[in-house]
This record gives sequence, C-alpha cells and structure tokens, in this order.
Amino acid sequence: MPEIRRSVCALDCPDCCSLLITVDNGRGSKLRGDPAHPVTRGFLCGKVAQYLEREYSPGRLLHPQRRVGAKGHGQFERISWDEALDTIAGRLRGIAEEFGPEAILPYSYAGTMGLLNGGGMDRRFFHRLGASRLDRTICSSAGGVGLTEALGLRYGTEPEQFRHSRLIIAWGANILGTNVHLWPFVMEARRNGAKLYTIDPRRNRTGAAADKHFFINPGSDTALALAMMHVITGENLHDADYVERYTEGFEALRERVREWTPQRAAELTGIAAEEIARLAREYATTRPAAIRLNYGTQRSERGAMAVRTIALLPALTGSWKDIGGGLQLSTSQAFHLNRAGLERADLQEKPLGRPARIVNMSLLGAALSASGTGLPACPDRPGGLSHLPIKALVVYNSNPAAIAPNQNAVLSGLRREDLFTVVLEQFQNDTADYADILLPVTTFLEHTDLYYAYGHYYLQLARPALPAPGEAKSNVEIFRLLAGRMGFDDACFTDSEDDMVRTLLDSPHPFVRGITLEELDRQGSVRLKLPEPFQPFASGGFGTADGKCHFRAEELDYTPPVESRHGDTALRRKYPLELISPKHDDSMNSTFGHRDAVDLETATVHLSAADAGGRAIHTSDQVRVYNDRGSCVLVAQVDDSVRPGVACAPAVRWGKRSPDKRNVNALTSDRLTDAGGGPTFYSCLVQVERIGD
Ligand SMILES: Nc1nc2c(c(=O)[nH]1)N[C@H]1C(S)=C(S)[C@@H](COP(=O)(O)OP(=O)(O)OC[C@H]3O[C@@H](n4cnc5c(=O)[nH]c(N)nc54)[C@H](O)[C@@H]3O)O[C@H]1N2
Ligand SMILES: Nc1nc2c(c(=O)[nH]1)N[C@H]1C(S)=C(S)[C@@H](COP(=O)(O)OP(=O)(O)OC[C@H]3O[C@@H](n4cnc5c(=O)[nH]c(N)nc54)[C@H](O)[C@@H]3O)O[C@H]1N2
Ligand SMILES: [Mo]
Repeated sequence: MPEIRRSVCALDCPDCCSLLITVDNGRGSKLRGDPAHPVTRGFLCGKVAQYLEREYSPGRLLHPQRRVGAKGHGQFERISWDEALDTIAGRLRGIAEEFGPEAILPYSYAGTMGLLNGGGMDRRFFHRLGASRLDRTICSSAGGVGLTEALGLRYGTEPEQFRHSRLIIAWGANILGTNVHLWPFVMEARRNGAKLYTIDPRRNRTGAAADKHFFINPGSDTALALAMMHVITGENLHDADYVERYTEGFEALRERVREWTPQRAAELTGIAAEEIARLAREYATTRPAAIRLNYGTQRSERGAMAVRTIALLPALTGSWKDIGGGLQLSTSQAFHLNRAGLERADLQEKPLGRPARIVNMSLLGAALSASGTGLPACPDRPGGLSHLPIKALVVYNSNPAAIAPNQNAVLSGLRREDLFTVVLEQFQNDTADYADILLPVTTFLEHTDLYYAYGHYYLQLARPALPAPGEAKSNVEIFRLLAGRMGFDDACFTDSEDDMVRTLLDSPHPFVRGITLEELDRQGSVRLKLPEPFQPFASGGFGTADGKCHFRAEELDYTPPVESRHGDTALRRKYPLELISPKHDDSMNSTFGHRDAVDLETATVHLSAADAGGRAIHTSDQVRVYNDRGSCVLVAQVDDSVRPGVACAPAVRWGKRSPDKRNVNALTSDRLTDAGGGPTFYSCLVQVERIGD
C-alpha cells in the first residue's frame, strides 16, 4: 500500500514548502504541496513538482570517489568511505600542522536551508579544527544590513496578510518566479480591487501580469525611493501621527530629500518624473499598501542603501499600522533559535585561543590566489590575516565554480595543484570536477532536518521520507565521522539529529519558547509563537533602543554604481550594456543545471531590438558576451522584456555544459556592495557581439 509521508522543501527559497510524498515500497512516486499548510496551500513550483526526477536521476553521486584526471576534467575512481575519510583527515591534519588550521576554508551556502545540514555539525567541526570562518555574503548580506539599518530587525509583513492589501508593489521581486506561494494572496487582493505594480529592469512574468510595470535602470532604486520621500514629505502625505509617535528624525529627512526631486530621479532611474510623483502619491494614499521587496535590488553596488531607503517608506506613510501594509524582505530573524548552541563557536578556543580569521565568500577568487594576499579589505566587515594562504577547501551546499563572481579567478584558484579540495555533492557539477575527494550526499527527502523560512513564520521538521541511494550520507553524518577521525572527543560530536534539534529549540525567546520536538514531529509545521495577525511595527517595536524608526537622514545618499550607465564613462564606452543575471523561474541557482531545459534557458541573453539591431544580432544567434574579466557564449533572445542599454541573462547554468566552459559569472565582478560585503552580480557592464558563421 502506498503511504503518504511528510517532508519540507529544503531549497533556498522564501516559501519553504510543506510537502507530501507518496511512497510505494520505499520509492517515491508523487510529490505535492501540503494543502494543510497556510502558505504552501497544496501546490508546488514547477521545479520542485518534478523533484523526483532529480531524486532518481542517473546523475546522482552514489559512492565516494578520488580524482584521477586533471583538476576540472571530472575523471574519478570509486573508493571506500574509510579511505575517503582517512585521506581527508590525514590531509587536513597535515595542513593544519604545517600552515596552521586557518589555511583550511569551508565553503558552503544554502544548498539546503536545513539548520542541521546547513549550519550544524559542519560548524562544530570547523570551529573545533580552528579553520577559517566563512563570511556568508553571497546572497543577502547587503540587504540584511540595509534592512537592519532601517528597521533594526529583519521582520516583515506576513504573506497571509497580502490578501488584505489594496496596493502591492513588487520591488525587484519576481513573485511568480522566486516566491510563487505569495501569488495566490496577491491574486486574492486583486480580486478585491487591489493593484499590483512591479519595479524591475526586466519585465519578467510577474511584470507582464502586473497592472503597471516600471522599468528601472539597474542599481538606481535609491534615487527612486528618495524621490518618493521627496513627494510624500513635500506634499504632506506622510502619516503625521505615526511619524510623531514612532519615528525619529523626520524634519531632517524632509530637509534631506528636498533636493531629490522626481526630475533628478527620472534621469537616474529612467522612470518619468510624473510617473514617480504619481507612484509616490498613490503609495502614500492607498491603504493598506504593501511592498514585497526582494533581493534583486541589493545585488548592485548601492544595494544596502537601496534596501535601507525603500524599507523606510512604510514608516513615513504609517503603513505598518495596517493589516496588509508594511513591507517584506525577510522574516528570518524571527526564528530566535539557539544557533550558538548548534554552532558552538566557543570550540575555536581549543585550537586557536581566539576566533578564527574570516574570509568573505564573495571574494573566493582573490582568496584562492596563490599567495592568499589578494584579499581586498572589506570596510564594514571583519577580516584579517590575509597573508595566510588557503591550502584546503571543503565545499558543501554550494557550487562556487558556477555561482561565485569573477569565475575566471575562482577557476584558476580551484586549479591550483597545492590546494586540497573536498566536495560534498549530490551531482557531478562544475565544482565537483575540481575535487580531490568527492563525497556523495543525501537530499532533503533522505535526512532529518529543522527548517526556518525567510518568507513566512512557520518552523518545520522533516524526517527521512526515502532511503539514501548507494552510499550517500548526510552532511551531519559526514562531519560527525570526520570529527571522529580527527580525534575530536567533545561530547557535541556524538549528538544525534534529535539532540541537535532540541538544542536549537532551547531558546528563551517568546517566539520560540515552548515549541518542542514532539510537537514538530506531530504537526510537521508550527507557527512561531507570534500574535495573530503579526504586525511587528504597528506601534513602534523597531529594533532600536527607543523602539522608534530612525531615519538618520544625513546617512541617506545615492551615487550610481561604477558599472552602470551613469558610472565610469570610459568603461561604459567599452562596455555599453548593463547586464543583470536574475534567477531563472524553473531553476534554483545552479541546482537543476543537469536538466536540458534549464540548461537551454539559462544559456539565453535577452536584448532589446535596438541593441540587437545595431549589432546585427537576431533571436537564436550565438553571441559572445564579454568584458575585461572574461567572456561567455550565450544565445540571443531579442524581445521587449528589457529596454535599450540593459541585457538580461537568467542565472545560472553549469559552465561545463557551455561551449567555452563558462557561464555568466565569468563576467560578474568581485567589487563589493556599499555595505555588508555582498557581491555585485547586477552591476556589470558588458559588450555583446554576434559569433560569426
Ligand atoms: N525559481 C527560482 N526561485 C528562486 C531562486 C532561483 O534561482 N530560481 N533562487 C532563490 C534565491 S537564492 C534567492 S536569494 C531568492 C530571492 O531571489 P530574488 O532576489 O527575488 O531574485 P532575483 O532574480 O535575484 O531578483 C529579483 C528581481 O530583481 C530584479 N532586479 C535586478 N536588478 C535590479 C535593480 O537594480 N532594481 C530592481 N528594482 N530590480 C532589480 C531582477 O530582474 C529580478 O526580476 O529566490 C530564491 N528562489
Ligand atoms: N550571476 C549570478 N550569480 C549568482 C546569483 C545570481 O542571481 N546571478 N545568485 C546568487 C545567490 S542569491 C545565491 S544564494 C548563490 C547560490 O549559490 P549556491 O549556494 O551554490 O546554490 P546552488 O547553485 O543552488 O548550489 C547548491 C548546491 O548544494 C547542493 N546540495 C543541496 N543539498 C545538499 C546537502 O544536503 N548537502 C550537500 N553537501 N549539498 C547539497 C546541491 O546539489 C547544489 O549543487 O548564487 C549566487 N550567484
Ligand atoms: Mo540567494
């Protein structure tokens, strides 16, 4: 008899869906969204609806392997787990002795959002080893800083409340593509008369379905937000009562934005002045009005400031008071779990007597440069000891050869013969090809984990629903075994998964206190202990000493990105197109790169008719996209989804599947964001040319 088991989608996505899987004789036959979950509500996105294809793909890695060919060529031979673990432990021990343990760098991101497999036993292992710490900046750190500067806390409007909105602004947010479980709430609001506006350099599926789309020049959002503030404060459309009670610094803000006229912003953003004024008035006078801000806006050189200024808008209009008002970028900070107990940073004391150095993951290319001295300073982030080379890299939950900026620098680092590389993977992707030892790992359907979310407020537990194929093991198990091989005898290395979940739940915070493993096992999904509805800033409550939202007007400013139409003119003469590489609707960063359809669509670059015509480029032509950092071959798609001057290449394919073994990150820069040490994937000037017949 088929049995229905519960699981949770572990992909790096705000929706963090509850799943139901039909299991027949130990084999999964059907995957669907749990109808009982208040956000997932019974449906799945296109990519996860087909996840069983990935689960049972012939491409799954099943056994530990050792590289036998050159780095990057992907030739391996099978070895036993014992040999793999002994080799790794021996090499790590040797490197630690010769160069110090900080010559070892873990590299991981959110291949799984699970807390145990994403930041549990691995953290304990590397802390105990004294390895370098990784600053996990690749996705959201600029926006995280911007949001914190504005609100003091990374809380946001609950998705369920969007159904009550009368105006929804999707600001750098492709809801249909990367956050599809918000869409039914948006549709419900629209059935009740709400309008949906999108602000994006590309008119994607969400933009095409919107009531109005605003094409904005990449990286210019701060100018738009400041001009909206100009109109709102200049025309007294702010909520004087809310501003008086719950904010600080209004008069200085009004003064500061006086110079930010819609005319000035029009030049920078490419949105007409009267459109900006109309948008500001409509936003300030429609109640409730909600902004869904997503991370697209903060992948540019002024990304932190963009998020900060946008996130100040609801405090001006008092929109936080309304059910269905406010703003959502992330809900993640509400999960006040005992991460310190899970990660055990205190273990660094043993090997080092101090915290280990920090390496910014967005600068991997520089960090792997032979001397290790290529590490640029990162003004607002800790760092240090940059003279120390990296001699071992342990990669899990990430595919840096495909997803990190300045790919040519990353690949030349990965090719270093003196670098010992371990990769824990499900598939033979770009990074796996550079491994010295390649270890097969389980998928989220095969291991226990606890999940937080960044787009809603439900904590979820998943138990293994399917058996692990071949000899695959979970990250937790692998780092537990490695700890044993290294002779780490601290009690935490024998913790079971349940012990680790209990540790996480051992939190004094009222949002979490009282939630138990047993309750999670019974229900699968448990709402944080929040008031219903949750309105974090309805009456102050901002994460500041006085609970008020501080505008801090003197810090608000905008200068265009160096790599933009208003940036470095000499560079723009050489490379006249602003390239963005946003998420692909049916993929997940590089995770589904083995799928032919995904590969085809992430090999595309969208160009306007004007830019294509001037270069004699037609749809389906192969083109070379290039700048000083590198080049990659893509296929042109001429359409009106972008305006002249902007090119868009959905990210990211496996470079190894392309003719020149590179993807769009051969073009992206490792210049960092204005704060947060984030990458600037979407501030990238390029030239495009047709590849001759
Ligand atoms: N289908 C799918 N879903 C995903 C992912 C995926 O790869 N595919 N990735 C997951 C990950 S890692 C993340 S971080 C999340 C969040 O991912 P998002 O941040 O939502 O995704 P992006 O595509 O980076 O950016 C959102 C939108 O911002 C636009 N944009 C780019 N530059 C600018 C700009 O300067 N200003 C404005 N206003 N808009 C701009 C892009 O064109 C895009 O439409 O999505 C997750 N969900
Ligand atoms: N040009 C460009 N580059 C980008 C972006 C962009 O928009 N444009 N987006 C950036 C963003 S926002 C992000 S978050 C990063 C994402 O970059 P990554 O975090 O590298 O994300 P993925 O490419 O999805 O790769 C995750 C890998 O983890 C593996 N994995 C999944 N579960 C497990 C597990 O339990 N154990 C182990 N060991 N492995 C597992 C998967 O097989 C997959 O290969 O990419 C960034 N790069
Ligand atoms: Mo991300």
